[in-house]
Amino acid sequence: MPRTALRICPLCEATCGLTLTVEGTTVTGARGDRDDVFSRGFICPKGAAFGQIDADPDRLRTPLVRRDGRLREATWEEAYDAIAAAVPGLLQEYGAPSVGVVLGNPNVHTMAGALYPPLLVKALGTRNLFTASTLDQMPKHVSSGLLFGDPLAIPVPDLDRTDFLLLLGANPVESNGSLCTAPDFPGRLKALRARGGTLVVVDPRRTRTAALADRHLAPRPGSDVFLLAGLAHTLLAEGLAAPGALEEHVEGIRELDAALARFTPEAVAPACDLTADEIRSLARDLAAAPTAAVYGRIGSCTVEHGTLASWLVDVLNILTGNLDRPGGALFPLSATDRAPRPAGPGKGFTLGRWHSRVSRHPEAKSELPIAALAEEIETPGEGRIRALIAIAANPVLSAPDGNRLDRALAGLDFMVSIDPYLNETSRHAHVVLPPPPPAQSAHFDFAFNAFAVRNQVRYSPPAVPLEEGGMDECEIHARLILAVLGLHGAPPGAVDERVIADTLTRAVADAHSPLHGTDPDEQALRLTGRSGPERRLDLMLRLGPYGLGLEDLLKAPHGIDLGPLRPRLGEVLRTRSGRIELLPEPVAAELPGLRAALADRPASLVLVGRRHLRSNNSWLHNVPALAGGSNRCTLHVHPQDAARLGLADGGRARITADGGSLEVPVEVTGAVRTGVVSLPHGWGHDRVGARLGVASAAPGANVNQLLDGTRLDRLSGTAVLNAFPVELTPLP
Ligand SMILES: Nc1nc2c(c(=O)[nH]1)N[C@H]1C(S)=C(S)[C@@H](COP(=O)(O)OP(=O)(O)OC[C@H]3O[C@@H](n4cnc5c(=O)[nH]c(N)nc54)[C@H](O)[C@@H]3O)O[C@H]1N2
Ligand SMILES: Nc1nc2c(c(=O)[nH]1)N[C@H]1C(S)=C(S)[C@@H](COP(=O)(O)OP(=O)(O)OC[C@H]3O[C@@H](n4cnc5c(=O)[nH]c(N)nc54)[C@H](O)[C@@H]3O)O[C@H]1N2
Ligand code: SF4
Ligand SMILES: [Mo]
Repeated sequence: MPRTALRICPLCEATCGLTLTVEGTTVTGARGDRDDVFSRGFICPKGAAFGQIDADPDRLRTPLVRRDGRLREATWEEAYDAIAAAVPGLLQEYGAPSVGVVLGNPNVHTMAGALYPPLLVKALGTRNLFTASTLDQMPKHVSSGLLFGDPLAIPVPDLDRTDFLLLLGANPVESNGSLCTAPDFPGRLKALRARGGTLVVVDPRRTRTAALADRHLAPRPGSDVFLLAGLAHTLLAEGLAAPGALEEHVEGIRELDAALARFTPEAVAPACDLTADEIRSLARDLAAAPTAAVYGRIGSCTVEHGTLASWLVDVLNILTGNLDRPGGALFPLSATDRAPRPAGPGKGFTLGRWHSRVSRHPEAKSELPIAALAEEIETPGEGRIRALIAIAANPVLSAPDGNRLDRALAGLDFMVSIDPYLNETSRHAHVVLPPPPPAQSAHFDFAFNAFAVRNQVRYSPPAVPLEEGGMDECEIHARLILAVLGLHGAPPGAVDERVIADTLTRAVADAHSPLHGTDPDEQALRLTGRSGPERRLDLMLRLGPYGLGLEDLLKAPHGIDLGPLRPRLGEVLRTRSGRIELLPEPVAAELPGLRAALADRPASLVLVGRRHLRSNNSWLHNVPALAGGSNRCTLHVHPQDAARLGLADGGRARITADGGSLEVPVEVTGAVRTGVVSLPHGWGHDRVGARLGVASAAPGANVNQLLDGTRLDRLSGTAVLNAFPVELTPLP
């Protein structure tokens, strides 16, 4: 008899509640959980394919260990023996920098990825930490760090209550949203319009999101920073800036006014390829709306001035008085956030506390740019990376110049991958540790609850028992930490108990903690949960702002609604001044260069990416239900450009940029503006040694091979993945 089980979907940031149909231990179906307090039954094609994703026959079911140059199936014991034999020795001989860590996107979609990598990095003592953030949202962390003193304090548009949403460089109708966790984003945008609100979309492509908008502006890619500066300038010049209640929390408005003086609509319009009137009228509409939120994502982050654009997004929210007010952009308060503490000055946020060895890139949020990983492995000298631990990461496809990284990885002394697939990156590992499929894992959204448009909390225990011979991903991580510390063989639970003990020691001494002054041993005994990670979750909930515990979550399988977002700026601010620092020094230092860039002659053809509804970066191309149809790696070219360049729909073209060239199929479409072509990422599944039966049959081309890794958003170290110049030639 089939039964049902609830499981939060781990496939994108929307975190929809799914109702799985389970026969035996196999997931045979998935539909939206109508009783889920947050997603209320919404599901997309990826969630619906949960069963196929879970049961993909190419998933690894045992660890792999390299012997005589070949990866072979091995026992867990053999896998950890190999790690214990390699890593502690390298650390001893060459020091902490010799072991690098790469963390990929799915870490924010697993409990293991949230709970253990910080412990691993600490255990190794390495500063060679690279993550998908420098291919993604690092500009936002940096701008939040500078403005608010906390890189994790990211305001989220109040989607369900706002009167006006200005959305830049995001296509949530296909991505389902990012840094704005909102199941059924498309429905919420439609509801915004239905209640009389306004949606303005800024995107060089006519996306499905743009198609829903009242107004779609298609400026030149990479020009958001100028558009946003022109909007801020207009607000200030026309006396439309009205921070209202924020005023007492903000410093630097006058300095900002002076710094933006030259960014008049007339001055920025040519760079944006918009008219000054369009910019002025958008600023006036934004100011006139009763409430409004400005929101920028991938297309405004992964560009040359990503941090400045991300900063200006919140400058607009502040100048219009919309930050921290209902209907504007607010800071969520998740159940595992620290309980609020009184407002006051904090430690602030500092960039560049250390630098990468080879190119001297500044760290941001303790990370180095992932675009610099290959050179850190290849360049001889003290501090070279000799071993790498890659967790849920496929940088050979996700990061610039995969061919170079491919060669660099092949030259490592030792590499570990925690990954369910033998793919473009993990094929270089000496040890591959495969996590179980998602139905066998418990789930809690540590990251996304803190970016959600409504405060809520949900927990999914495993939907089916762990398969014989499998290992829970939390245990995989815990054992890895013990192995690199030379404690191979110690019980993995010791890692969790140590964290619990340390956390409690701090909590009982902390005057603002709900457990202040209690007995730590007694508190430890009170924790419930059948596993170390469950006990850690229980502790975090107890230390959190809502007075919840794991039991409460288990009693509410469809989740607990914690209400709409509420103003809480005071307790969020952690700058040294205790106020919003509107014109932080590192930003101010970039503005003269930005002004000069206004005079640059724009490239005649630039490339942007795109996401397909049925994709997920590099790793869902192996699922038959999601492959094919319109989910293909084609180059979108505007009809005018196609005619000018002699390209035909269905033909092939050679596309060339700094990093190399690719041959790609051409799709002529009015969905991109002139002067812009679009190629999706995550493709290029044609490397020998990977085990991706479905994906390799239609491999596509790796767009990131067009990049050589030198184009970065300077402040954050984020790779420029959008708006870089390309050349096209037709192929016969
Ligand atoms: N040109 C271009 N490049 C881009 C982007 C773009 O827009 N344009 N987007 C960038 C963005 S936003 C991101 S986040 C990065 C993503 O970059 P990555 O994180 O490197 O890539 P992913 O494809 O998300 O997959 C990472 C790996 O996780 C594995 N995996 C899947 N599920 C699990 C799991 O449960 N546990 C473990 N341990 N592993 C798992 C997959 O098999 C895969 O090998 O790509 C970036 N690259
Ligand atoms: N279906 C699907 N969903 C996903 C993913 C996926 O791969 N597939 N990946 C997940 C991940 S890791 C992330 S980070 C999120 C990302 O979620 P989103 O930020 O919504 O990402 P995209 O869909 O790539 O939308 C970026 C948009 O920016 C536009 N753009 C490019 N350059 C510029 C520019 O210079 N200015 C402006 N204004 N726009 C520009 C592109 O045309 C594109 O439409 O999606 C997540 N969800
Ligand atoms: S929108 Fe995202 S979370 Fe929801 S079902 Fe689709 S992939 Fe899963
Ligand atoms: Mo991402």
